[in-house]
Amino acid sequence: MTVPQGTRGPALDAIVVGAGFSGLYMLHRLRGLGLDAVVLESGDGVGGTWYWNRYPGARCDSESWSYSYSFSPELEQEWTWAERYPSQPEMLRYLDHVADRFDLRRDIRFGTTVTAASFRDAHGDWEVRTDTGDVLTARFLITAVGCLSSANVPDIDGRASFAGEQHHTGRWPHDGVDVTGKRVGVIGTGSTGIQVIPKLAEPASHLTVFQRTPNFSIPARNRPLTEADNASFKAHYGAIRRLQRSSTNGHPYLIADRATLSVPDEERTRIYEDGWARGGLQFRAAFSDMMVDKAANDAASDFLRSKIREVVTDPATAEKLLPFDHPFAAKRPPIDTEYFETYNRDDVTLVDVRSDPIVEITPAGIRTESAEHPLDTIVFATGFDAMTGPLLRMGIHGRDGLALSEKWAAGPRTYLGLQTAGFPNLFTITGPGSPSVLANVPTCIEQHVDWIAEALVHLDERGATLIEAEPDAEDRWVDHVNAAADRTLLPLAGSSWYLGANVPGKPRVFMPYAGGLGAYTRLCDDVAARGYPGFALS
Ligand code: N01
Repeated sequence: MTVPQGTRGPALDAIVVGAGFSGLYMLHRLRGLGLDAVVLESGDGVGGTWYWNRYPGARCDSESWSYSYSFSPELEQEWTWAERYPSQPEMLRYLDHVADRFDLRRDIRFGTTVTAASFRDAHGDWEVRTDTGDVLTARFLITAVGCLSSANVPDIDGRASFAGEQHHTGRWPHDGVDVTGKRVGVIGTGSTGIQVIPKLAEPASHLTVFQRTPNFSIPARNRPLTEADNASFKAHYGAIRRLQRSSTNGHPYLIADRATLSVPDEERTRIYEDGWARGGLQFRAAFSDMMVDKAANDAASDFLRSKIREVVTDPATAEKLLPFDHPFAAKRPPIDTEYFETYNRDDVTLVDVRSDPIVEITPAGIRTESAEHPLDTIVFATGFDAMTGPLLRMGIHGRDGLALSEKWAAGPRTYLGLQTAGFPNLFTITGPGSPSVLANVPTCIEQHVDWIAEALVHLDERGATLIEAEPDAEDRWVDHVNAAADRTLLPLAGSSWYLGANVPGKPRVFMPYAGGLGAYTRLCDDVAARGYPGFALS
């Protein structure tokens, strides 16, 4: 159905917020249940992350055939992937195709941002307000807003005074940014910075990189896929998906069953070299203990630092690029194409802003303590207010008017990352407390969407109208999420966005669930099979 614009619409079964990977599949499942659902989307098109992140070099870090939907065998068979890692345009084409193929657009309201969402105790439903003046009501509110959609632009003195162009990578203009012959500054060396830096260095007359924390990175080794590659994925999707769903990280490979220091030095180096030559995130899977044992991680980190020294010709620049403040992969590890090589160009300068902090942005550029860097364009590759940011900016209020921002003032609290107590019938796809960003995201999304759809069926069969996380179950889950993180090296990365450390004033809480996707899925399935203990159904 089409809800009229700018008015109070008729009561719906569900409102889904966001038309990226999550929202599209959620809408498809809700329709399959015969429910009346509308998707609200800020952008003018589908795609979420792949709609907004149009910066040069934007490309998925997961392999195309695994970073895709599994719910439709027909879709799997008809779509042919062009490259090992899909570029942003290819991802957007894929999601546009999905929206058309499943006729999803007619229930998506584009250019519509949620400004408030309140649970109405008396009605047992959600009232949602938008920036277009619409007021919608629905039994269920399902957030499909992504974990990395709320851009983080640092509040640097003088930013508004800058005379040139400035852009955050996550809000890149659709018609591109011409930096040909320009002096460009990039702030940030996370996954995004590492992708965009080599691409901007080519056309710019000079590129200055402002680095706060040096990062590890593995070569991506992207390549075009052949017909034979695609035929092979299509023939084996069943097995690929089974492996993804049962694995720790949602990727179609298993973590090797061997401890780092149990292998002789020479053999270990050969294994690292193989991983480096193969490229990609799979490097992390070379040994069983890389993410849980500091000595094991040190060995991998030493190898990766030796590669930086090997690639970067100027020893002083190489030294500045060496990460020592966090274990490898305790921050989400980037993969790259010619990232470290870019620092061998004469027209690229690296500024270490830990030793030479940014003081202000001036009309002419960026001033650090020791120098003025004249610039025509500033690119903020400064990341996101991850996981909680997109949820908190929606103005969500639960029972008795409790604001989500108040409930989560000391950090997010959920049960299974799917619900938070006091907010009945609110589901958070890839919410904090679920594996989400620690695994291949579409695999996590499908698991969440399927679980939610089955919960709605169960609710109906029980003759219940409300489902809500119980406070005790939530407390136990929060403890479990913390314990799972503490069994790994992940909390050791002090500046990680997993901990909220990249956003000033954000509570330092490890947000995703580090217990692994396979184990998490079994837990969720078990909860469903046992009649949803930990959730109050009424
Ligand atoms: O953001 P980030 P991102 N002054 O937060 C720096 C996914 N992703 O957009 O580390 C100076 O990782 C900040 O420094 P520090 C992926 O999950 C996926 O790069 O906080 N510097 C850091 O270097 C990824 O992890 C893909 O000290 C400042 C950088 O900005 C996530 O998105 C591609 C600063 C931000 O790095 C986020 O990646 C891209 C300041 N005031 C992203 N504030 C693919 O799959 C921040 N920084 C392809």
